[in-house]
Amino acid sequence: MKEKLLAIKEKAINTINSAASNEELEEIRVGILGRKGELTGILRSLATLSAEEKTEIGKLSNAIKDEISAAIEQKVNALDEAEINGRLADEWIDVTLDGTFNDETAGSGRIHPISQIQYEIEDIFTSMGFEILDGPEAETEYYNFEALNIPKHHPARDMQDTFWTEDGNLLRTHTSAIQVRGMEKAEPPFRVIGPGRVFRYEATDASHENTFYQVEGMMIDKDISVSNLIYFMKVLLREIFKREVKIRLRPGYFPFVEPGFELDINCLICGGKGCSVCKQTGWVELLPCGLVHPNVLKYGGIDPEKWSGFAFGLGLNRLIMMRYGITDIRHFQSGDIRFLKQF
Ligand code: FA5
Repeated sequence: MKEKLLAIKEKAINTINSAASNEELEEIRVGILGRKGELTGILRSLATLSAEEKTEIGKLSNAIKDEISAAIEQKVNALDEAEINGRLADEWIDVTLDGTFNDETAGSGRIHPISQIQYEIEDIFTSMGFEILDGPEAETEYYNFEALNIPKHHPARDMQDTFWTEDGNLLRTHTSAIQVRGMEKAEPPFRVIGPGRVFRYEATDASHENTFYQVEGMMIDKDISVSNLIYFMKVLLREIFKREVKIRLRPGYFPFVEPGFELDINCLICGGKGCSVCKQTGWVELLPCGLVHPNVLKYGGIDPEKWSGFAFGLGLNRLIMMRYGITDIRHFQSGDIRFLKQF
């Protein structure tokens, strides 16, 4: 019995040492120490032995069991260590090396075309004495509508489909909300612009997005007239397009200006012939504007008897489309790197 046990041990140690994986070791363990294993079988047959032999063989087999278990554990550790060392050697990388750049997917980032032109417009206006204002994208009804002379139930609210929040606020539908906040803070005379993202609950097409950008502008001073307004609009367009562009001014209705205008530019995508961007009209609606309504001045805490002003709300996406010949407004938010790479 003793010899048999020692033979089992020797065979076990040899197979353990030559095992190449943890799975193999587990098989060996089950084959020897498992319920139906060789050593377990011998322990079961102890019943037939004398008390003396039982003690001797029992002790020996327990010692062998411990030895085999320890050998397995040692081998598991050795295999684990070898695996780690192998991976360290195979997967070694030099983190100090330059990356490999695939032009399609990587490379340095750049500024989004909307931001680029926004910064350009900011430069143009600051050079003419305008300050830049900011405002919240989630607005109150007061700043987005009421203080702009659009009371509740006024039909003009239907001109701008709105995303409402459950607590009665909304995502601003235009940057005009910024003018109201500006008037509350500034003392006339002043000139401000307010660029920002705006939201409308609209179906999208080549020239309509539900999330787009505007640049609001406002100048309050003594005796401001439509010719001041036209002057600044012409400067802006000349600076942006680096040439004279054909414009047309037609009456436009916005409750916060009186008189109000739509300033359209000749479609630069089709040269005025008609395309999907200008809806076959040859003109693109870009720059609604007008003289600030006295009620709006009052809401802003400004005396309309003393002061007057103009305001405009430039559609930034469409301006950029005209400048670069972009035929679909939805490219701006597509996240398509092929589009963005061009700017
Ligand atoms: C307004 O939002 C007024 N707040 C503008 C204004 C300001 C008038 C100050 C007078 C004085 P309107 O809804 O027309 O107006 O939008 C202004 C410009 O935003 C449009 O001329 C157009 O260029 C752009 N725009 C409007 N709706 C969309 C849209 N869904 N997608 C992309 N651009 C749009």
